[in-house]
Amino acid sequence: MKLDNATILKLAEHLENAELQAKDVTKITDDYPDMDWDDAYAIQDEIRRRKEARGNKVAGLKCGLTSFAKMKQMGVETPVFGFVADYMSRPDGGEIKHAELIHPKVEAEICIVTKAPLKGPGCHVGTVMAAVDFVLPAVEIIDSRYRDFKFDLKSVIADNTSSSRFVIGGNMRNLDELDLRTLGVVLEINGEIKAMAAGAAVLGHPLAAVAMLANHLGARGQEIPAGTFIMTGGVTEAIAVNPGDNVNVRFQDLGSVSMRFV
Ligand code: OOG
Ligand code: MG
Repeated sequence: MKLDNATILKLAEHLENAELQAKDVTKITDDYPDMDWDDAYAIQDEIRRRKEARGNKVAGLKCGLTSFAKMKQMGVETPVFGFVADYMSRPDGGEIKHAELIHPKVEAEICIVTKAPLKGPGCHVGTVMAAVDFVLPAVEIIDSRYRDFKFDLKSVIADNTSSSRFVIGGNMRNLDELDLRTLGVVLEINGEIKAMAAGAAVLGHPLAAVAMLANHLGARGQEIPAGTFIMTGGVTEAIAVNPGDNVNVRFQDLGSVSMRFV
């Protein structure tokens, strides 16, 4: 670690305030160019601690920047991991207040809930398959706290990987009824197709993202408990939304997820 504890606490407060007040900030690596990966995750952990101390619950774990389209869009080449909190959840077909956010974008995600703990190292698609309870679709609304959505990996990890809202919808399905690699996803805004992809866009298989998450946590002495909701990362690039936009994402075999920005 390159940052002292006081700086970790200060940066967590700074980034969480930017989230809660919907005000953008400059990326933290501009001021702390020497910060390392452990510093970045320590800041995210402190943001999580602040939310839990306030009574919020962690609602799920997320993998980000797992598809080639997203890595290319953001100019990075490694996945990142974060969490979503209970207050970020919105109902399928509901409204999302654009003014509560800075510059939201939507992305379609194949998600799972686990039925057994997963502990790395050594997790792979097969071990994850054995731990999947069911599959379900979601749309994540990301909202980087960094000006113009421009960041590097350490900055975005510290910013809890841009988490801001998520909508679970569609139908839950058993894994053995699906081929997650060929599962097609079509993202429409106001009836116009904006992006489409298949599950394999996420690291060749969306469950490979979960294996990476388990191995990442395992390296830090943590595991994914049974019953955890996990988002495997946007299958397409993220699309900016404006007030008045109707978003509808159709997932092959999993139904659709929709929301309106007001
Ligand atoms: C980082 C979060 C990425 C995903 O699914 O790729 C993410 C960002 O692009 O702001 O959630
Ligand atoms: Mg995402």
